[in-house]
Amino acid sequence: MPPAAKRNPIILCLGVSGSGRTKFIDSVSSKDKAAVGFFKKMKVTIYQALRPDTTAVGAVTLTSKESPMILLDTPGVDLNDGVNDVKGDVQKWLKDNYKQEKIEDYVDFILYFHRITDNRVQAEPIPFDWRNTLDKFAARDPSRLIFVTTMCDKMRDEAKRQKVQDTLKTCYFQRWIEKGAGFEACDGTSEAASNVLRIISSALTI
Ligand SMILES: Nc1nc2c(ncn2[C@@H]2O[C@H](COP(=O)(O)OP(=O)(O)OP(=O)(O)O)[C@@H](O)[C@H]2O)c(=O)[nH]1
Ligand SMILES: [Mg+2]
Repeated sequence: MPPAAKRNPIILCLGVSGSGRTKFIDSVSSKDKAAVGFFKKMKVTIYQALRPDTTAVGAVTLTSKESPMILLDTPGVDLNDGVNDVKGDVQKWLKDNYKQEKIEDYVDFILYFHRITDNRVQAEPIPFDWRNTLDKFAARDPSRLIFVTTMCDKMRDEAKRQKVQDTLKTCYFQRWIEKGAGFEACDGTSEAASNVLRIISSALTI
Protein backbone atom coordinates (compact mmCIF):
# COMPACT_ATOMS: atom_id res chain seq x y z
CA MET A 1 0.00 0.00 0.00
CA PRO A 2 1.54 3.38 -0.91
CA PRO A 3 1.94 5.85 1.95
CA ALA A 4 -1.42 7.44 2.57
CA ALA A 5 0.28 10.80 3.13
CA LYS A 6 0.82 11.09 -0.62
CA ARG A 7 -2.88 11.02 -1.35
CA ASN A 8 -6.13 11.03 0.54
CA PRO A 9 -6.91 7.67 2.15
CA ILE A 10 -9.61 5.75 0.31
CA ILE A 11 -12.42 4.12 2.26
CA LEU A 12 -14.25 1.60 0.09
CA CYS A 13 -17.87 0.96 1.09
CA LEU A 14 -19.20 -2.44 0.06
CA GLY A 15 -22.29 -4.49 0.77
CA VAL A 16 -25.36 -5.95 -0.90
CA SER A 17 -28.02 -3.66 -2.40
CA GLY A 18 -29.89 -1.71 0.24
CA SER A 19 -27.40 -2.39 3.04
CA GLY A 20 -27.00 1.31 3.83
CA ARG A 21 -23.76 2.40 2.14
CA THR A 22 -25.12 5.55 0.54
CA LYS A 23 -26.99 6.62 3.64
CA PHE A 24 -23.87 6.18 5.75
CA ILE A 25 -21.79 8.38 3.44
CA ASP A 26 -24.60 10.87 3.01
CA SER A 27 -25.07 11.19 6.77
CA VAL A 28 -21.54 12.47 7.25
CA SER A 29 -21.23 14.50 4.10
CA SER A 30 -24.46 16.18 3.04
CA LYS A 31 -24.86 19.81 4.03
CA ASP A 32 -28.37 19.49 5.41
CA LYS A 33 -27.43 16.63 7.72
CA ALA A 34 -24.37 18.08 9.37
CA ALA A 35 -22.02 15.49 10.75
CA VAL A 36 -20.97 15.72 14.35
CA GLY A 37 -17.72 16.55 16.10
CA PHE A 38 -14.68 17.29 14.05
CA PHE A 39 -16.28 15.97 10.89
CA LYS A 40 -18.49 19.03 11.01
CA LYS A 41 -15.53 21.19 10.10
CA MET A 42 -14.60 19.11 7.12
CA LYS A 43 -14.87 20.45 3.64
CA VAL A 44 -16.93 18.13 1.51
CA THR A 45 -16.11 17.67 -2.15
CA ILE A 46 -18.34 15.53 -4.28
CA TYR A 47 -16.27 13.78 -6.95
CA GLN A 48 -19.02 11.61 -8.32
CA ALA A 49 -22.52 12.22 -7.01
CA LEU A 50 -24.00 9.65 -4.67
CA ARG A 51 -27.24 8.13 -5.85
CA PRO A 52 -29.86 6.10 -4.07
CA ASP A 53 -30.18 2.68 -5.77
CA THR A 54 -26.52 3.04 -6.55
CA THR A 55 -25.48 1.74 -9.94
CA ALA A 56 -22.18 3.60 -10.35
CA VAL A 57 -19.21 4.38 -8.16
CA GLY A 58 -19.68 7.63 -6.24
CA ALA A 59 -16.98 9.46 -4.30
CA VAL A 60 -17.00 12.06 -1.58
CA THR A 61 -13.90 13.63 -0.10
CA LEU A 62 -13.94 14.84 3.47
CA THR A 63 -11.08 17.27 3.89
CA SER A 64 -9.53 18.62 7.02
CA LYS A 65 -5.94 19.00 8.12
CA GLU A 66 -6.00 15.96 10.37
CA SER A 67 -8.30 13.52 8.65
CA PRO A 68 -8.83 13.82 4.93
CA MET A 69 -10.51 10.78 3.44
CA ILE A 70 -12.33 9.69 0.32
CA LEU A 71 -15.48 7.66 0.86
CA LEU A 72 -16.20 5.47 -2.14
CA ASP A 73 -19.80 4.45 -2.68
CA THR A 74 -20.41 1.39 -4.86
CA PRO A 75 -23.24 -0.58 -6.44
CA GLY A 76 -24.32 -3.66 -4.44
CA VAL A 77 -21.87 -6.58 -4.48
CA ASP A 78 -24.83 -8.76 -5.48
CA LEU A 79 -25.38 -6.84 -8.71
CA ASN A 80 -22.94 -8.74 -10.93
CA ASP A 81 -25.26 -10.11 -13.58
CA GLY A 82 -23.33 -10.07 -16.80
CA VAL A 83 -24.28 -6.43 -17.40
CA ASN A 84 -23.03 -4.95 -14.15
CA ASP A 85 -19.48 -5.65 -13.05
CA VAL A 86 -19.16 -3.99 -9.68
CA LYS A 87 -15.57 -4.96 -9.04
CA GLY A 88 -14.66 -3.81 -12.53
CA ASP A 89 -16.34 -0.47 -11.80
CA VAL A 90 -14.27 0.01 -8.65
CA GLN A 91 -11.08 -1.01 -10.45
CA LYS A 92 -11.89 1.41 -13.28
CA TRP A 93 -12.43 4.24 -10.78
CA LEU A 94 -9.04 3.54 -9.18
CA LYS A 95 -7.39 3.36 -12.59
CA ASP A 96 -9.00 6.58 -13.85
CA ASN A 97 -8.09 8.49 -10.71
CA TYR A 98 -4.85 6.89 -9.53
CA LYS A 99 -3.63 4.67 -12.37
CA GLN A 100 -3.96 1.73 -9.95
CA GLU A 101 -6.52 -0.99 -10.04
CA LYS A 102 -5.64 -3.50 -7.36
CA ILE A 103 -8.29 -2.92 -4.76
CA GLU A 104 -6.55 -4.94 -2.06
CA ASP A 105 -3.29 -3.05 -2.55
CA TYR A 106 -4.54 0.47 -2.97
CA VAL A 107 -7.60 0.96 -0.78
CA ASP A 108 -6.89 2.00 2.83
CA PHE A 109 -10.04 0.76 4.57
CA ILE A 110 -12.98 -1.41 3.55
CA LEU A 111 -16.33 -0.99 5.26
CA TYR A 112 -18.58 -3.96 4.57
CA PHE A 113 -22.23 -3.09 5.28
CA HIS A 114 -24.85 -5.59 6.38
CA ARG A 115 -28.44 -4.97 7.52
CA ILE A 116 -28.91 -6.45 10.96
CA THR A 117 -32.49 -7.13 9.97
CA ASP A 118 -31.22 -9.59 7.32
CA ASN A 119 -31.62 -12.59 9.55
CA ARG A 120 -31.86 -15.22 6.91
CA VAL A 121 -28.32 -14.86 5.74
CA GLN A 122 -27.18 -17.25 3.02
CA ALA A 123 -24.46 -19.74 3.85
CA GLU A 124 -22.04 -17.40 2.12
CA PRO A 125 -23.45 -13.88 2.25
CA ILE A 126 -20.50 -12.38 0.39
CA PRO A 127 -20.05 -13.26 -3.30
CA PHE A 128 -16.98 -15.39 -4.00
CA ASP A 129 -14.89 -12.85 -5.90
CA TRP A 130 -15.40 -10.26 -3.18
CA ARG A 131 -14.55 -12.81 -0.47
CA ASN A 132 -11.30 -13.25 -2.27
CA THR A 133 -10.65 -9.52 -2.24
CA LEU A 134 -11.51 -9.29 1.47
CA ASP A 135 -9.13 -12.21 2.17
CA LYS A 136 -6.26 -10.53 0.37
CA PHE A 137 -7.05 -7.17 1.93
CA ALA A 138 -7.28 -8.63 5.45
CA ALA A 139 -4.04 -10.57 4.95
CA ARG A 140 -2.21 -7.24 4.94
CA ASP A 141 -3.97 -5.66 7.91
CA PRO A 142 -7.25 -7.16 9.14
CA SER A 143 -8.07 -4.16 11.32
CA ARG A 144 -8.57 -2.15 8.14
CA LEU A 145 -11.62 -4.24 7.29
CA ILE A 146 -14.67 -3.25 9.33
CA PHE A 147 -18.08 -4.91 9.18
CA VAL A 148 -20.81 -2.36 9.77
CA THR A 149 -24.24 -3.59 10.76
CA THR A 150 -26.91 -1.08 9.77
CA MET A 151 -30.58 -0.69 10.72
CA CYS A 152 -29.80 -1.33 14.37
CA ASP A 153 -32.58 1.16 15.16
CA LYS A 154 -35.01 -1.31 13.56
CA MET A 155 -34.12 -4.02 16.05
CA ARG A 156 -34.92 -2.42 19.35
CA ASP A 157 -34.78 -5.60 21.41
CA GLU A 158 -31.22 -5.47 22.67
CA ALA A 159 -30.95 -9.18 23.46
CA LYS A 160 -32.09 -10.07 19.95
CA ARG A 161 -29.72 -7.53 18.43
CA GLN A 162 -26.84 -8.96 20.43
CA LYS A 163 -27.73 -12.47 19.33
CA VAL A 164 -27.76 -11.53 15.66
CA GLN A 165 -24.50 -9.63 16.02
CA ASP A 166 -22.90 -12.64 17.71
CA THR A 167 -24.10 -14.91 14.89
CA LEU A 168 -22.66 -12.55 12.30
CA LYS A 169 -19.35 -12.44 14.14
CA THR A 170 -19.07 -16.15 14.84
CA CYS A 171 -20.51 -17.52 11.60
CA TYR A 172 -20.72 -15.39 8.53
CA PHE A 173 -17.90 -12.93 9.08
CA GLN A 174 -15.87 -15.18 11.37
CA ARG A 175 -12.92 -15.82 9.10
CA TRP A 176 -12.12 -12.11 9.09
CA ILE A 177 -13.26 -11.22 12.61
CA GLU A 178 -11.02 -13.89 14.16
CA LYS A 179 -8.07 -12.38 12.33
CA GLY A 180 -8.83 -8.95 13.77
CA ALA A 181 -11.37 -7.28 11.48
CA GLY A 182 -13.59 -4.69 13.15
CA PHE A 183 -17.31 -4.85 13.82
CA GLU A 184 -19.43 -1.72 14.37
CA ALA A 185 -23.13 -0.97 14.64
CA CYS A 186 -24.95 1.88 12.90
CA ASP A 187 -28.49 3.16 13.17
CA GLY A 188 -28.70 5.58 10.27
CA THR A 189 -27.57 8.59 12.31
CA SER A 190 -24.61 10.78 11.48
CA GLU A 191 -23.35 10.22 15.05
CA ALA A 192 -23.00 6.49 14.50
CA ALA A 193 -21.37 6.95 11.09
CA SER A 194 -18.98 9.55 12.53
CA ASN A 195 -17.92 7.10 15.23
CA VAL A 196 -16.86 4.62 12.57
CA LEU A 197 -14.96 7.33 10.70
CA ARG A 198 -13.30 8.38 13.93
CA ILE A 199 -11.92 4.84 14.36
CA ILE A 200 -10.57 5.04 10.82
CA SER A 201 -9.18 8.50 11.32
CA SER A 202 -7.28 7.56 14.47
CA ALA A 203 -5.84 4.45 12.79
CA LEU A 204 -4.68 6.56 9.88
CA THR A 205 -3.03 9.22 12.01
CA ILE A 206 -1.05 6.80 14.22
N1 LIG B 1 -33.79 2.96 9.77
C1 LIG B 1 -32.66 2.88 9.07
N2 LIG B 1 -32.71 3.02 7.74
C2 LIG B 1 -31.54 2.92 7.06
C3 LIG B 1 -30.30 2.69 7.69
N3 LIG B 1 -29.35 2.62 6.75
C4 LIG B 1 -29.97 2.81 5.57
N4 LIG B 1 -31.29 2.98 5.73
C5 LIG B 1 -32.33 3.15 4.70
O1 LIG B 1 -32.33 1.95 3.92
C6 LIG B 1 -32.53 2.24 2.55
C7 LIG B 1 -31.33 1.73 1.75
O2 LIG B 1 -30.18 2.46 2.15
P1 LIG B 1 -29.10 2.92 1.11
O3 LIG B 1 -28.10 3.74 1.84
O4 LIG B 1 -29.69 3.48 -0.12
O5 LIG B 1 -28.46 1.49 0.78
P2 LIG B 1 -27.34 1.16 -0.29
O6 LIG B 1 -26.48 0.13 0.31
O7 LIG B 1 -26.68 2.40 -0.75
O8 LIG B 1 -28.25 0.50 -1.44
P3 LIG B 1 -28.16 0.53 -3.04
O9 LIG B 1 -27.32 1.68 -3.46
O10 LIG B 1 -29.56 0.61 -3.50
O11 LIG B 1 -27.55 -0.76 -3.43
C8 LIG B 1 -32.71 3.74 2.45
O12 LIG B 1 -34.09 4.02 2.48
C9 LIG B 1 -32.04 4.26 3.72
O13 LIG B 1 -32.59 5.48 4.15
C10 LIG B 1 -30.29 2.54 9.14
O14 LIG B 1 -29.26 2.29 9.79
N5 LIG B 1 -31.49 2.65 9.76
MG1 LIG C 1 -26.37 3.14 -2.54
